Amino acid sequence: MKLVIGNRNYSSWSLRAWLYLTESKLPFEEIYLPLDTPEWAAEIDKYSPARRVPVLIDDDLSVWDTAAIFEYLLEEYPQAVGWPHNRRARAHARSISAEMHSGFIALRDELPQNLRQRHPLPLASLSPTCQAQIRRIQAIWRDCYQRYAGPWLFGEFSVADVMYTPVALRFLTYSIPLDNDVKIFQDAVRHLPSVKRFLAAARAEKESLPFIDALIGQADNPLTLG
Ligand SMILES: N[C@@H](CCC(=O)N[C@@H](CS)C(=O)NCC(=O)O)C(=O)O
Repeated sequence: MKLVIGNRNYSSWSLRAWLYLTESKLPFEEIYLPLDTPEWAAEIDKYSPARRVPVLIDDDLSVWDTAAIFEYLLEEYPQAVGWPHNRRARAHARSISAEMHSGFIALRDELPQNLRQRHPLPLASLSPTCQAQIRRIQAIWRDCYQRYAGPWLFGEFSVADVMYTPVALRFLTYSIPLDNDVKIFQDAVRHLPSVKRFLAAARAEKESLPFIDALIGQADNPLTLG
């Protein structure tokens, strides 16, 4: 299988798909297609009509959109990272994963993924909507820790942890203060060996998106970065 990814530094959806395949111990080849480059413009159509990354290529099949990639792999490979075994926990994990997949727009705009940067942003500089979304994410994590044993949200590493990994790293980039009872998730994420490898690869990338590096913490990104 091949996985088309964008800049590791900026593309949180690429990180999710990469982490999913890696933690599922599925062998794959990476196709690196940096965002907003002539190479991207020339090649993205070849992989996905939606013109977004990640894209999973399995022989002549192209699967795009992170949630579809997870479901496709989960049907095929029993060892793939899955959902909690308990039905109620599974419904809960699916709810928070869907919430991440379809929401948190202000947070994505105002705290774009920028793994190699450290740029503390005071909460007061963020919009009230973004501040509310930061509180919501902590409430989601807290609710999980009150119901299930940590360090992962549902005890064992699951799709929900993959979905929330990038936001835990955004909070590191911008030094967003987290309550002690939920920081356990951020600590688990940053110490995961696969995440450390991804961070090292992001730091080694040559490409940069100046509008994100320069406008760090501001909205109006011309690309959808998720
Ligand atoms: N819903 C999609 C979102 C994918 C997405 O927005 N990818 C961004 C990079 S993180 C992208 O390809 N942006 C390119 C563009 O906006 O032209 C998914 O879950 O995979």
